[in-house]
Amino acid sequence: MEWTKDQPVLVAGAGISGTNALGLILGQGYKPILYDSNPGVDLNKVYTKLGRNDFEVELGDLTPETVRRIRFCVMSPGIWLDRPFVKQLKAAGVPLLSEISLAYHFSKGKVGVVTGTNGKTTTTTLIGHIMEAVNPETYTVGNIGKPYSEYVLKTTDQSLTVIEMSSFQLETTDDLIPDFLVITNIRADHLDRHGTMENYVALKKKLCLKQSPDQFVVYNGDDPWLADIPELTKARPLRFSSHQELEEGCFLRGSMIILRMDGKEWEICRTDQIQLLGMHNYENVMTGVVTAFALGAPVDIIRRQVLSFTAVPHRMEYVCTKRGVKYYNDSKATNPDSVIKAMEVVTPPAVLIAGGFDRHADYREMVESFRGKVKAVVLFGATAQDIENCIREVYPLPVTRVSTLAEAVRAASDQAVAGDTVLLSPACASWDMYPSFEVRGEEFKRLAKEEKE
Ligand code: UMA
Ligand code: ADP
Repeated sequence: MEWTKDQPVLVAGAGISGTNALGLILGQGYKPILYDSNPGVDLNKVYTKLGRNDFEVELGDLTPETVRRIRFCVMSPGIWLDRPFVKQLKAAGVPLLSEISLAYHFSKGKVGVVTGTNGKTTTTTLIGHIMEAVNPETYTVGNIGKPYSEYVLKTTDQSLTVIEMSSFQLETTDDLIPDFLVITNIRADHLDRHGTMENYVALKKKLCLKQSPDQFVVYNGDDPWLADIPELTKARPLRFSSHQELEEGCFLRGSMIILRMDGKEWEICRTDQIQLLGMHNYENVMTGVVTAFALGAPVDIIRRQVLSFTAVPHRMEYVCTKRGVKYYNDSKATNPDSVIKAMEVVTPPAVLIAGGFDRHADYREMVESFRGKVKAVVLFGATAQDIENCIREVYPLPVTRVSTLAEAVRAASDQAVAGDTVLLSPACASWDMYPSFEVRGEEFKRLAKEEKE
């Protein structure tokens, strides 16, 4: 694609991605038009954030005149590709680029991508934590909440940028060839948008297709959806596994994390030395270990950084203890599989707060995992009825239905006694009631801290 500054560029979406993309290309001398489908979007907020308002804005319906004028469109990840304005753009042959693709055009240094269904943020943060100790010019960006466009101009030939990428961002990312790709695991998620599991899996794998032999791809060696990676890519395939010893890669021997690479073997640490709980987190650690080693980090630094790594906020985050009841914030558990993982590490008996934005998930396996762990459930949000129906059918438990998170914390606290855990692990995205899982988690933490001593 030709990157000409003579024609305007459309930036679709005035959220975090859009405003940062706009800031980047304005600074580079392009002529952007900001577009948002929401006619009520707060433009003053955008102007204040950017410190300027010298660009065109179009809200509501996109006019055919604008479609004709623009060179390409930078897409925010929250925009579905079946939206009428996107169809208009496609029909007119306007190239669609993710905000990640846009930023990548301006990038310097090494670039890696972390994707997969669960564990992306934890793994991205851990790789960043290890590599910062080796290379001070290490950046973690992307779906993690730090838009790539905001950081890319800081990169130099010495930088390492680790980008967390969601399936939404991957949809319109075609030209990015990562020096390394990490795929944590694959479970059914976001199928409301992607339609079929095959479409979703193909998105998660697409960036390995154009990689070359001097690059590498780290993937979950226990995940059947990823077994064909070595056939799909020319990059060096590296695996991690919590189930089997590997000839090469990172795996568990009893409770010891072992790294085996280039014919040598190292003991990294025991799982009980790690400050994260649960097998899924040991998998995240193994992913980080093998990636950092392949990037050239010395084993003693990898070990030190793994041992000093602590939980990322909103992922089984301990909040406080009130009247002997421990409160945990797992607001980032936005799908049923994450709640199953929470059940593996929660101290029972737990009062679970769940519910949220409806993606028509199947909750049966999740409710199965409540056995012996959950004593009562408090439900709120759009999915409350579906989850309640599933609880009745699979594992009947006391259920309280409430309308707000404040009522949920109150109801959960009323049912919890000393020694119990109150856990927010919603199984759903927050978008029915909150702008993000972070806002939901922060509110939960505030409410928990306000409970009586
Ligand atoms: N909009 C339109 N037309 C549409 C849809 C949306 O104009 O058809 C506009 C909205 O009116 C709004 C803007 O687009 O003004 C919002 O854009 P967005 O939904 O893409 O959100 P951003 O604020 O840009 O945040 C995005 C990610 N959000 C989504 O993917 C939904 C953030 O991930 C990410 O941190 C951020 O970019 C920086 O990269 C959040 C997320 O929930 C945390 N991700 C999902 C997940 O992790 O499961 C994928
Ligand atoms: P993501 O960025 O992919 O959403 P996070 O690292 O933010 O992943 O973790 C979100 C939730 O997913 C955690 O609260 C935990 O319950 C679950 N989780 C984390 N790592 C894994 C993993 N490797 N496998 C399965 N579930 C995981």
